[in-house]
Amino acid sequence: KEKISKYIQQLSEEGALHFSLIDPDKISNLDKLDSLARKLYEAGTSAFLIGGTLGVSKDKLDNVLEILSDIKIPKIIFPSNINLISEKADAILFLSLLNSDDIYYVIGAQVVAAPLIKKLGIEVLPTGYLIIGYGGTAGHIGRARIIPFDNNDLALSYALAAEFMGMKFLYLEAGSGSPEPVKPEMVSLIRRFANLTIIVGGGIRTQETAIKLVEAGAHIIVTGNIIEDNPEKAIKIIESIRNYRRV
Ligand code: 1GP
Repeated sequence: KEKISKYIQQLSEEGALHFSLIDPDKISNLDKLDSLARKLYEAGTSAFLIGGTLGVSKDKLDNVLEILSDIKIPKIIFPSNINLISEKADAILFLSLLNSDDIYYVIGAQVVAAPLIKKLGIEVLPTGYLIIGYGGTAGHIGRARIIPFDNNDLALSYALAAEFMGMKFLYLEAGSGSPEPVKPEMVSLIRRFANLTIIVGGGIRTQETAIKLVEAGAHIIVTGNIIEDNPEKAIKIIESIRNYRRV
């Protein structure tokens, strides 16, 4: 019980972590996933997030979870909807898209998913999900009322509300493939005033950007696209976060 949450908490005490996002619909070659995943693991990524907004089925999710099953770091579902629930995962980000205008993404899907998650005994990581600046497909489908990149006070207000409602994690999402990531200033303000484990993702493509976000106080950096587009670069990002952690 609460195994993954404790794992994240313990590792976080040593410094920032990197999570590798695998979108089962974007993996061009499933045969190569095992060796790619091993490289990410060896470089020092701390968990796999598995999910995507479009074209993801439970079959594809299970397939990816199966391939990753021998790698000894947590496999965490990053769901876009209620179809992405699998007992093969170690945990699930139990997301509420706090800045959605559609109640389905705030509390509807969660109600439908909850009894199944309970039955399967999957660990939940209670997470406020905020879409910032760009949003991409997730922002469109989730009907997000997007928080501008520079509106730090607005983002902090959502973060505090998430904390007061008992959420443990806050995912600041610029959107997969965003032309720019969430700004370090937003992260540092939230880190200073809210007691939440801060996850930052969307549009992180270089070590420099990742390290700036770590310096600002991000607990977890997520990269998705770069893993598929340029694995060597992804490995550099992971190593730079790990090395930063050591100093
Ligand atoms: C998307 O935050 C993640 O949900 C990662 O985004 O694919 O741009 O790295 P990228």
